[in-house]
Amino acid sequence: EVQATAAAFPHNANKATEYGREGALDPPEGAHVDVQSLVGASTLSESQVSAKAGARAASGASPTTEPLDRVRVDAGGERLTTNQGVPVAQNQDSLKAGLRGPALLKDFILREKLTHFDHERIPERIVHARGSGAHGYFECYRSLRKITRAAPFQQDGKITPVFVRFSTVQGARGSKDTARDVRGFAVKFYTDEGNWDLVGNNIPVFFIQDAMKFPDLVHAVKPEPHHGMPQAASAHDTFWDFVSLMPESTHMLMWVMSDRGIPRSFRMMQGFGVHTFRFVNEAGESRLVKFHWTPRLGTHSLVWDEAVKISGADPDYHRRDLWEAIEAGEFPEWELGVQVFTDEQANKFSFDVLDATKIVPEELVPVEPIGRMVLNRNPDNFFAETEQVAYCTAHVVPGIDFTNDPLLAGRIHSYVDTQLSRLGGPNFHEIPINAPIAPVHNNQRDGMHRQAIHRGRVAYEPNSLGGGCPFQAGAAGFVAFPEPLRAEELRGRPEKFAEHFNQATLFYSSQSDTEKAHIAAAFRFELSKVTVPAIRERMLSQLMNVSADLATEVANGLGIGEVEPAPLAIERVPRPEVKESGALSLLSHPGDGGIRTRKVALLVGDGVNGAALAAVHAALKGAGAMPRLVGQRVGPFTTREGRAMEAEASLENEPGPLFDAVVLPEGEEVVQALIGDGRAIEFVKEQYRHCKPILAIGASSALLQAAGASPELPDGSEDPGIVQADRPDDDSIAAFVDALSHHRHWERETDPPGV
Ligand code: HDE
Repeated sequence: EVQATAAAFPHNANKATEYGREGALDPPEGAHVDVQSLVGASTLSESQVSAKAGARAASGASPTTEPLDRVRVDAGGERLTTNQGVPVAQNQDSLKAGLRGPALLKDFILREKLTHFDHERIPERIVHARGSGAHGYFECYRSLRKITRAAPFQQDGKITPVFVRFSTVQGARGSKDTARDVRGFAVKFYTDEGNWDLVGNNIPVFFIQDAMKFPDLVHAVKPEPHHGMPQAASAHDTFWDFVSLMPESTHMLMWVMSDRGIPRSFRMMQGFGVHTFRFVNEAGESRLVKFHWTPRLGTHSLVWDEAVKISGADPDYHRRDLWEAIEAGEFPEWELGVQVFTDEQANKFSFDVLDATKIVPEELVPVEPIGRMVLNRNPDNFFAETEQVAYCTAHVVPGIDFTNDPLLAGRIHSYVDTQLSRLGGPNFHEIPINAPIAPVHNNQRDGMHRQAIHRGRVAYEPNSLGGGCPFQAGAAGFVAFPEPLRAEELRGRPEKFAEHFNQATLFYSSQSDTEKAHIAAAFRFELSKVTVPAIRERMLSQLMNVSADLATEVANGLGIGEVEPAPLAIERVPRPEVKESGALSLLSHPGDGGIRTRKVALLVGDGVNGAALAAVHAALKGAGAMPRLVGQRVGPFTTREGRAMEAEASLENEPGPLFDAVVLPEGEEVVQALIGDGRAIEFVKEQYRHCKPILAIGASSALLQAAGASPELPDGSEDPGIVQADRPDDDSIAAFVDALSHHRHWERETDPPGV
């Protein structure tokens, strides 16, 4: 089976050499490693063999493997050359006139090496600089031919390769993953009618309505220009100055200050196309459409205190999580849903569907599931794929079209434009990760870094010398939807755009009490970082228009008294159709209820009850969770039964915030050792404070107690997130697994925290 795998995915078949197996890292001088003999030992994604899961992943490689094959390079077993292919005899020393003499200018090998190195960096994205990508596929459930001619939706079960990049917005390329921020959710569909990029976010609305304000927004949120601070944070004066003067931002602020701004994982967040797009069918009929991605694992978030600590313990938290899940064969999956409606329906809504600060509540137009996306292969090279991928909202295919959303209009320009400086010229579509699978034929020629070698002397149209080719596709090609227009040129916005608060209130009213409390705490934190009191007050006066309760709670948290609501931009406020919408709460997307890929720390040390440890470990592993043995230090320990085992992680290198739950060990000796270790106490405290499930076996109840983690809730009832058992029997393990499947136990939460 291993041989078959290797034959099916020939590229990088020898990547195992990187891992030093069978002396590959240290081949004798001049010898070549027999790379074929190493195939099968790989833990890398392309062979879909995973040492972590111990078994081959269920699904095969993504179809995008194929077009990229021609450019995959692997040096295993090869001799070192220059970029011109000249074999290099010695790679240690520069060429000198005598051992202590000057280096020589003619050393083209040294100069090539340094010159290339000097130019290895390209500009980072102006926004969304920090991102993580993965390959996969989209599978259409049923043909949508009746409403769109877009290639991915033409047949039942049709598979289209995709490359997805998730990102934060504010921070630099090397910034932390767990900042409070919007997350990018960009999907490139390599369809057989060209590339379609659905460049969305994990939040369905945006800060501004018109592209004219985008540079202002970004200048306000980015690190302040005089001192370059803060990094990966919106909690500073210029951001809140701007948004408090832009009431249209208020709805988006509600989402960003909610738990959606600090997702647990890219794999556990929704994605949205944000703008209203058009579906167009073969007959040229159009309907409006909004796109929604919903994760199979449900939507889950971090808590702020945890997010802050994770950013220190593992700034790559989300990147690692995505990478490891795919390597383990736990392929992240989302369902694509659409809201489809007509222009006539849209005209009757109390809001404008061209306004990107508004959603279409699901109560007005339900979300219909149309397919699923599975990410099943990690990139081979971060730079070549994740960094060089260029998403552009202008990349649409026949069957998908734009609306007149004035924010979208700016994006159609901006994304292609920005690649010119980021990727160095107009041929970025030829970079392998960006190249469509569909053939490309046109009369565009030349430019920096041209890869294609065009034959013939015809690069114009009409022509007779080239037989008229490439010819126009006519009705088979992209035909812009002929939306009738009668208008005057002017700068302004439609009247419905002037209503800014109805949906902010809708969002707030649709949250659970816990989520509401988190929103208030997030505003409190962010505004507490603002140094100019007038900005705080102005923001509170905007919040007064959302909810007086919310505004008052935030004001109290900042020591500010009563605040007047900001004046509205509209005299007659339209009545919203919907006052509460369940889908807006994260709790309404629990996912499949399982605990797959949840990271659980099993605290260990000398004298631990090995049988109990093994039972819990096996049960968690069996349910798809990722148990990890965490000791006071990494390395060997001996169980009570005298068995030697290894701690995979330590309290120091993987502290509590990196885990979804903890199991405290049975065994007097180990419990006493942990009680005496401040880091273990802190570990348990943080699990408790972050409302995570805790399983305490036998003697370890004393550790719970030492950390002040009470198994009783403030109202005297039992905390369902804390399971105590003399030994790990079926009932207690089931109770713990159930507690873990509920993600967090908010019943326990108080502000300020008691522990
Ligand atoms: Fe972007 N945005 N954006 N944006 N955006 C970029 O393109 C821009 C907007 C989004 O993983 C840039 O290639 C303008 C909304 C994502 O590579 C740039 C406007 C939404 C990504 C750009 C917006 C997004 C970007 C920077 C308002 C959600 C990362 C580098 C008119 C629907 C894609 C680049 C990736 C990236 C411009 C607003 C999502 C400069 C002008 C609304 C996910 O072109």
